[in-house]
Amino acid sequence: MSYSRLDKLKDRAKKTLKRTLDSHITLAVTGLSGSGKTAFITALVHQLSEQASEQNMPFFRVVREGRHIATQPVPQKALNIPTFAYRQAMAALNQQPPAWPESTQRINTLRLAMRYRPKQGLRAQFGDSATLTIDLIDYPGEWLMDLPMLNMDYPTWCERQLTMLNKAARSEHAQDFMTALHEFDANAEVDEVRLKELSELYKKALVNIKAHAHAANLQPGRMLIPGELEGAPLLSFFPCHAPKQGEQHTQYQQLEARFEAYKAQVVKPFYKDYFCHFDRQVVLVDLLRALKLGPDIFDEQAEAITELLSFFDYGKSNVLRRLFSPNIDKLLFIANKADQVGANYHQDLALLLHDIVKEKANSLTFSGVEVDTMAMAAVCATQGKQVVEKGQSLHCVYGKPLHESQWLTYLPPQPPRHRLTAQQWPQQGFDYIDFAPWPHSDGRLRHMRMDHALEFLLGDKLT
Ligand SMILES: Nc1nc2c(ncn2[C@@H]2O[C@H](COP(=O)(O)OP(=O)(O)O)[C@@H](O)[C@H]2O)c(=O)[nH]1
Ligand SMILES: [Mg+2]
Repeated sequence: MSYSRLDKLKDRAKKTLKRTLDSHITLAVTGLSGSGKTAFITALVHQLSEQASEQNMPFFRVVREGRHIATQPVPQKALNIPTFAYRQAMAALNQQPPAWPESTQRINTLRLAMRYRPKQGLRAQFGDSATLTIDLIDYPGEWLMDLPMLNMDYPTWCERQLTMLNKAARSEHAQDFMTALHEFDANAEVDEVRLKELSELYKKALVNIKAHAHAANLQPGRMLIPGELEGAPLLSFFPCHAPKQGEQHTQYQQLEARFEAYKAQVVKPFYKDYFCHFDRQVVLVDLLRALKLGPDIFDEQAEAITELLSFFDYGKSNVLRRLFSPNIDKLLFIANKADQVGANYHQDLALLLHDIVKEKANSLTFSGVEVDTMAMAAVCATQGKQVVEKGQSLHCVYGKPLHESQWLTYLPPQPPRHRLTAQQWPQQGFDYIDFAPWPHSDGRLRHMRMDHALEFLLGDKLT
């Protein structure tokens, strides 16, 4: 064998080995609708691909140690779903006046390739650079709320929905549906027109509850954001009371069949295709908005989050595990949009989030998942400002409130460090302000602790 051939072979072996040493992560960014998933993904891509300097990300070791070479979006593997509209999101944030990216209407994905210099081990021996591929998935948060449906049969689901519709925060928005339901005969022969009418009224109720009561736990999620299912008969169902005696071909059975079809054809594939392959998970929670909306919505959101988590708690035998056996090894809870309060309250936010998720976090840790909780802001919309009043230094935030033209210095209330009972809830409530995005004049975005989050989520894969 000639020397050059041996060299070539060695070279090829090295390349093959290097390829196997390159690693891959699928990061699930989860959170209720409006929790900041789209902004988080946009900021993550922006910070890694355009702003990965030691000064900007001191807690992300690969960057601090000068080993990050470059990160950029690359063609994705799944060809049947749209690509995350990163450029559009950045364009919105940088337009005049700056605007938040549009809310998500469909599932979409983005693949990032991160090139870095390995520090130790095999990777370092077999080349001066390695690649970490990161798959990110974005989807409407409304669809996530369908997950608990997998655990319910139609009668259970109906009972839950009707109980919720009768609650104070919701009932006034569901009047028309409830009146029509009162006259609905679940035992009658199937009447397509009637079923459609009631589904439309139920959908209107969900839309109203979302718009006015800001509730997040609304099912089915596709009634709010239908995606490709716009107008599909599969969506024509609603909760109703079980008839006294069952008969063949009744409206009730028809509704039950549609409910089961929705679960089988919409909910299951969504989670099977996108949620069973992920390695690591971020759960974004907008605690400030939940606090602002008052005790009922706060509790509802806290419960919705813990309910969702039970699907990812793979230590136990639950539906998702049996169906798809997800295999995550790290989970990060983020109290998002922390820029809406002064830095002195970030600890309170993280503690409050911990209080909500601690039981689930504990059982996840027990099953070997590394869990952490932090407060951060993916896209900073304010700047901290110290104001001295009567000799006291106050931690205010300065920014432009959303949809207003005047800039404002605001002293936000201190968030509680644990869940409050109805009696503990302060009478004046918690008034936090939504701010318009505020990028630098050169288009750079500011973040709070994105580097901490990335170190937790990716750091061990970049050594
Ligand atoms: N102050 C602040 N507001 C944010 C941040 N991220 C998101 N928001 C606000 O939250 C809204 C919803 O964010 P979005 O990313 O669309 O949430 P999604 O529904 O989970 O994708 C945005 O329109 C902003 O008003 C952040 O980091 N800081
Ligand atoms: Mg979104």
